[in-house]
Formats: sequence, structure tokens, C-alpha cells
Amino acid sequence: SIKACLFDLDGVIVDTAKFHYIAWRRLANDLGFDLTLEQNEQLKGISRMESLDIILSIGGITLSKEERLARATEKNLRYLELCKQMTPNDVLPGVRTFMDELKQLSIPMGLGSASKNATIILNSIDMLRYFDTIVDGNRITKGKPDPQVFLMGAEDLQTKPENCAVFEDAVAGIQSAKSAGMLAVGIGVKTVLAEADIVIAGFEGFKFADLH
Ligand code: B16
Ligand code: MG
Repeated sequence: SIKACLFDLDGVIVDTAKFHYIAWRRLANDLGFDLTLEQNEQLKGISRMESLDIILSIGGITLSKEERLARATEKNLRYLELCKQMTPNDVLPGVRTFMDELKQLSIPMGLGSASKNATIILNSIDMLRYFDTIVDGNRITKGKPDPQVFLMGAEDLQTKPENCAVFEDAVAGIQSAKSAGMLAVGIGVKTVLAEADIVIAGFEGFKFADLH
């Protein structure tokens, strides 16, 4: 049975993916090529530097380590500038209601995100207070699809992996949850998130009992 819940951030709690896309696209445009929405899909759940490498390979561009770091920093500043417009109203539909239900049931909650900006973002949408632990891009050494991010979360919540449910919108994140031995709930479409145990379009109307 499920005793703890782990949540991805981008695309599950809040739609920051659109800001990542704008900022990455600007970077690509600065380097003389475009980044399509479809190409952007490959970047979901993937760390900042790995995302940059994917984009550079799309553009057929090689940069030195220093240049890559400078471009990544510039992208992040633009991304954070865009994130400033976020308010608690940007929390995706049904998320707060579902997490309120979990709080009521005393189900511990953890964040499992590849983002190094997770705490800043959770603060700006007033969602930090729901979490008993935060595992983010500053703590992990192996990115999704490696199970590390969710295994650390389970350990923090003192819950066995088989008793954890993971909510994820990215293919890499579902793989991460499955290799951690957890119940994987995909947020999105079944064709994309084929490896998930359950797929839902969003949290609206979703109840803890629906996990069983
Ligand atoms: P940052 P998640 C991921 O967050 C995003 O999906 C991915 O697009 C982004 O590159 C990554 O975080 C790193 O983010 O640049 O803020 O450190 O979906 O795992 O919550
Ligand atoms: Mg995500």
C-alpha cells in the first residue's frame, strides 16, 4: 500500500516548462538556430548542463567548457526572470486539493526534481510548506532516469520504495520511479508515458484512494 508520495516539480506542480522553453529557445536563436516544441520535449526532467548539450548537438555546435557554463548561467538568469511572474495561482489545477487531502491523511510528501531552482519556485507559488523533504538538482549526483532522486526521497521519508508513489510528467522521470521500484503515476498522455503504472491528465478530481 502507498504510505508516501513523491512529486516532480516542473510539469506536475507548476507549468515552468513553458519558461524553460522560452529561455532555451532564446539561447538557440542566439547561436543561430531554432528549437522546436517537439525537441524541447526531450529536455523534460533532464539537468541544465545535459539539456544544454542536447541543444548544442541539435544545432551542431561545439563550445568550450567555459562557454558552456556561461551560456547555461545566462539561460538560467533569463529563466528566473520569467519565473518572477509566477504566483500561487499558477499551481496546476487540482494539485493543492490533492496535497491537502494527503496532509489530512498524514501521508508524508517529498519533492523529487532535477531543478536547482526548486526551492525558489516552490516559495514563489507558496507550496514549500507541503513538503517534508526536498530532493533537488543541488542534492543529486545522478539525474533522471537514474532512481537516485526518488530513492533519496523515500529514505528521507523513512518509507520503503514499494510503499511510495511518484507523480511525474517526463519519460525520464517515469523510468527513474520504475527503477526505484515505486508506483509511477504519469501526468500527461498514455502514449508518451507508456511505462507508467497509471496515467492521468491532471490532478483535478484525483483522490488518494485512486492509487489503490
Ligand atoms: P534547472 P523537474 C527539470 O525539473 C525540468 O523538467 C528540466 O526541463 C530542467 O532542465 C531541469 O529541471 C533543471 O532545471 O535549470 O532549474 O536546474 O521536471 O525534474 O522538476
Ligand atoms: Mg517534470
